[in-house]
Amino acid sequence: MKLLQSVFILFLIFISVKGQPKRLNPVVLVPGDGGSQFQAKLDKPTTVAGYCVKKTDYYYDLWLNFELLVPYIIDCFVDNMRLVYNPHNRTTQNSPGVDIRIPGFGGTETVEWLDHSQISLTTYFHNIVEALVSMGYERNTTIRGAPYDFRKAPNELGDYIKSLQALVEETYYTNYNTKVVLIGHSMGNPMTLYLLNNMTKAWKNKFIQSFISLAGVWGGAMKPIRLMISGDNLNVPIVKSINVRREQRSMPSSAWLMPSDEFWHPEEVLVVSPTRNYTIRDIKDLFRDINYTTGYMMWEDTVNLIKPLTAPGVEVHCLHGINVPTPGQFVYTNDTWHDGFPKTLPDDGDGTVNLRSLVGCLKFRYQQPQPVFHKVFDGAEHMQILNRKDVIGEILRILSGPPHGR
Ligand SMILES: *[C@@H]1O[C@H](CO)[C@@H](O)[C@H](O)[C@H]1NC(C)=O
Ligand SMILES: *[C@@H]1O[C@H](CO)[C@@H](O)[C@H](O)[C@H]1NC(C)=O
Ligand SMILES: *[C@@H]1O[C@H](CO)[C@@H](O)[C@H](O)[C@H]1NC(C)=O
Ligand SMILES: *[C@@H]1O[C@H](CO)[C@@H](O)[C@H](O)[C@H]1NC(C)=O
Ligand SMILES: *[C@@H]1O[C@H](CO)[C@@H](O)[C@H](O)[C@H]1NC(C)=O
Ligand SMILES: CC(=O)N[C@H]1CO[C@H](CO)[C@@H](O)[C@@H]1O
Repeated sequence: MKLLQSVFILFLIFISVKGQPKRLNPVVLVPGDGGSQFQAKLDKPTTVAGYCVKKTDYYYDLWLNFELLVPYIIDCFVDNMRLVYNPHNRTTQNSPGVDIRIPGFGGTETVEWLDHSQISLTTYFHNIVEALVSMGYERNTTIRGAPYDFRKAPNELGDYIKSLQALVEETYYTNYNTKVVLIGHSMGNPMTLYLLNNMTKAWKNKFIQSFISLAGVWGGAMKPIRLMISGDNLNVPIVKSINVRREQRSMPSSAWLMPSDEFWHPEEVLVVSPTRNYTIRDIKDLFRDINYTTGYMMWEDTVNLIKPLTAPGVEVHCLHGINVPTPGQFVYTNDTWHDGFPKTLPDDGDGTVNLRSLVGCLKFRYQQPQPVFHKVFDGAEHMQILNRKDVIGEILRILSGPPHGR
C-alpha cells in the first residue's frame, strides 16, 4: 500500500515536470551600424556617372553587396546610399529617386548575414543564432531580429522604436508570456537603451528578462570623427576612404556615435591639424574647419539622445573585448588635412570602440537595483566578438540560467 502510494506520487511529479517544460526566454537581436540588409529601387533624376544605373523596376541589394564596392561602381553606390539633410526641419531623406527598404523585420535571416549570398565573409549574428538553435531555440519564433535603417539615429527612428517595442511584446505573448532577452551589438546597444529609457518600469518588469550587450558603444568612439573628417574605408583595401566619405558623413548615426563628453576629458586632444588642436569642446570649430557644418547640426540633433547615460532598469550582461589597438587620436599634416588619411595614435579598446566607452555599462551599477554583470574578453575585436567561442559560450550560459520570468 505504502509502495503503491509512493509510486503514484512519483508518477504525479513526473507528469507535472513533463507538463511544464523549462521554457527558454525568447531572444530579440538588435544589430549595429552596418548590421542590416538594405534594398533599393531607383528612379533617379541624375546619376554621378554615365555607368551608374538610373532606373530599376525591382528592388536590389544595396547593402551589403560586394559587387557594388569595386572602383568606379562604388561612386554609384555612395550616391544611392547617402542621405540628404534638410537643415530646416533637421531630418534626412534618401538620395533623390532612391527608394530604400529594410527587409526581414522580425525574422533572423537579414541580421544573420549581411549579404544575400550568405558567404562566410558576411556572417553577422549567424554563429550566435546557430548556437542558440543547437540549444533548442527556433528561428523566427524564439529568436527574432530587428533590422533597421542604421544610417539614422533614434531621433529619426520613431517608427522603428515603436516596432521594436511591438516585436518584444509579440514575442513575449507568442511564447506563452515568457520574458524576452534583448541582445544588442555595437550601436544596437545605445539603440536598445534608448527604447528601455523610454519605457515604464512596469513594462520592463513584464516583458524583459535581461539585456545582453556585445561591444556596446555607451559613450561614443573616436573612429566616427575620422570618418566625418576624411572618410573610412572600413578596412576594405580596394576602397579609398575619401570616395566613401560623402555617404558616411551624411549618416546621422555617424554623428550620434562621436565621442561623448561624459567619457572624454575636456583637455584631451582628439584631432591635431596643421594649425590647431581640437578637444571634445571644439566639435563646432572642427566641423566649420572641415567645411561640413551639416555634420555639426546632426551632432546637435543626436548628442543628447542617451545623454546623460542612464541605466536601462533591467538586468544587464555587458560583454566586450579589450587589448585591440583602437583609434585614439588623429594627427593630420598639411598633406593630409583634411581629405587624406591621418596618422592614427592608438588607444585601448576593441579596434572600433574605445575601452572607456565599452565599460560605460559599469555606470549602471550605481543607478539601478538590477544586477549588471560585466565580462571582458581579451583580444575580442569589435566584429569578431560575434564569432568567438568563449563569447557565444557565455551567451548560452546566460540564456540557460535559472528559468524565471513567467
Ligand atoms: C523636411 O523637409 C523636406 C523638404 O521640404 C520634406 O521633403 C520632408 O518631408 C520634411 N520632413 C519632415 C519630417 O517633415
Ligand atoms: C523566417 O522568416 C523569413 C521571412 O519572414 C523567411 O524568409 C524565413 O524562411 C523564415 N525562416 C524560418 C527558419 O522559418
Ligand atoms: C597639440 O596637441 C599635441 C598632442 O597632444 C601637442 O603635442 C601640441 O603641443 C598641441 N599643439 C597646440 C598648438 O596646442
Ligand atoms: C565648402 O562646402 C561647400 C558646400 O559643400 C562648397 O560649395 C564650398 O566650395 C566648400 N568650401 C571650401 C573652402 O572647401
Ligand atoms: C603647413 O602649412 C602652413 C600654412 O600654409 C604653413 O605655415 C606651415 O609652415 C606648413 N607646415 C609644414 C610642416 O609644412
Ligand atoms: C515612458 C515614456 O517615456 N514614454 C515616451 C516614449 O516616447 C514617446 C514618443 O517620443 C512618448 O510619447 C512617450 O511618452
